[in-house]
Amino acid sequence: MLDKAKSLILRLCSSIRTLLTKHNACHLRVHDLDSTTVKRQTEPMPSAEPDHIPGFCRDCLCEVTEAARCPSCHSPRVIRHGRLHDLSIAHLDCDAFYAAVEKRDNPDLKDQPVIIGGGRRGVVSTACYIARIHGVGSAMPMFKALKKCPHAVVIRPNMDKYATAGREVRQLMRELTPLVEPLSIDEAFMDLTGTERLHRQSPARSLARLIKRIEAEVGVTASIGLSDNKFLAKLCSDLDKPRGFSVLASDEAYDFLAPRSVGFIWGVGKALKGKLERDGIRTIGQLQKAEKADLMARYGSIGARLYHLSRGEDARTVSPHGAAKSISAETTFSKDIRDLAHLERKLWRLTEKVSRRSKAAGLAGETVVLKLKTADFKIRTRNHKLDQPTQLADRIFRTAKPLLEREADGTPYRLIGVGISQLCSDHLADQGSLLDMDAGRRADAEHAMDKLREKFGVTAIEKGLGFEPRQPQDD
Ligand code: TTP
Ligand code: MG
Ligand code: MG
Repeated sequence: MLDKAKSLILRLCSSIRTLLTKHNACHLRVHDLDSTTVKRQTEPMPSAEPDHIPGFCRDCLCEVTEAARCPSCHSPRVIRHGRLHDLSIAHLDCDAFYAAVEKRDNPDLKDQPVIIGGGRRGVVSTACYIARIHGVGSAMPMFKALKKCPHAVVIRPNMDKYATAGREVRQLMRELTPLVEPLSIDEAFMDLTGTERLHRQSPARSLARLIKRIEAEVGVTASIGLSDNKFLAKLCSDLDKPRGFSVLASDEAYDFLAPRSVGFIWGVGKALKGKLERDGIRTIGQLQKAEKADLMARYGSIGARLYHLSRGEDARTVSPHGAAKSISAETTFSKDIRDLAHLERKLWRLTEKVSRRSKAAGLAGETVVLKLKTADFKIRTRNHKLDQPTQLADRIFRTAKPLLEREADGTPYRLIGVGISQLCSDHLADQGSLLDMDAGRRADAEHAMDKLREKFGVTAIEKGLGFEPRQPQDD
């Protein structure tokens, strides 16, 4: 008798949970009728809304608990969710980032399809949402992209500009919480737990304000995913781009994830997806049904991760220090290069870029990494660990140069890259070395040049190797 009652209660709970999940899922997406975006419109809100679901308007931030439109400013950009005000792990990702910066700087581009990418042999770095309608996407060969969208405006990447905008966005995030973990130039996790008292508003509201500030002060748009763990926050930020704000709580993740492809799981790349599919596992639901021990026996530690992530479980914390792992720059040549002197000139330009970005981010690296790609697409990476971290172009170049000399054996290369890894804060960097008495003098010279560049622009001073005629197809 007792067992029967127990089972009835459990069944009831399960039905209520399913109902609630379905209900909440209606509020995952936010309606955005902004005429400047080309986002697909989502289905209208159901008309008979229960009146207790917390919500607010993302345009005027006023509270909206009943209507699908804001009663105050009539905006349709209303976000509502049962747990809206108690979730605090967020992922923010800027929309079509490089293209957005270019559009910001040239209003004539606003309604045009814009592709950011390299020269004839280059690939698309990103495309704005108008170009995406034509099928253009990141990593697509440029010739293919131009076939799909011949009238697109193509712009060569200006990494310095994007790095500056990325830094500005991160700075605004850090004003909300010190727990900001950058993942790449345009995205970061934020842990807003406990910030409610300080900001006198829930994390969700703080995030909506942050997005408004980013739009007003940096001039680009961004999308937010809000959840109670990193995995769900990250997948959420991608659900409703551009200018999205999606909420998914871990207790509704199980059903939400079940029908999706395993490729939807963060960290499941092409190779792992292929492997899973060969084993007959195509959907996350299939992973959910598998035993943890079986998955671990088959896929090792990744199996355990798949088990938990498929259930929407992720215990990783937002860690501001485990953030950027390296700072690097690379360029693909319009024609393969074998000649050492020519490669060195390319290397110097890239080294300067890496150094500028490191200085701007206040970071230095203990290891210098050289990357080369041969004409037949084989990648060679060579590292050198320094006795103390650096952010100086001079030192990065002097370290990478002998690595390059060893590889410049007549092999034709199509790409060269350089970077620093094992990053740390720059206050420990470039302290001078007993082994290289001249290093301090060169460091002073470089800092003096940086000051002049700050005043007169990056190209005001071209140092030695950096001064080469620009080749239109090269980065
Ligand atoms: P993403 O955030 O992946 O893409 P995005 O911001 O352009 O567009 P979305 O709205 O979908 O987020 O990448 C950030 C920037 O990184 C992007 O603007 C350009 C650069 N990038 C590349 O250079 N190559 C690539 O393959 C990808 C994916 C991005
Ligand atoms: Mg982005
Ligand atoms: Mg991104």
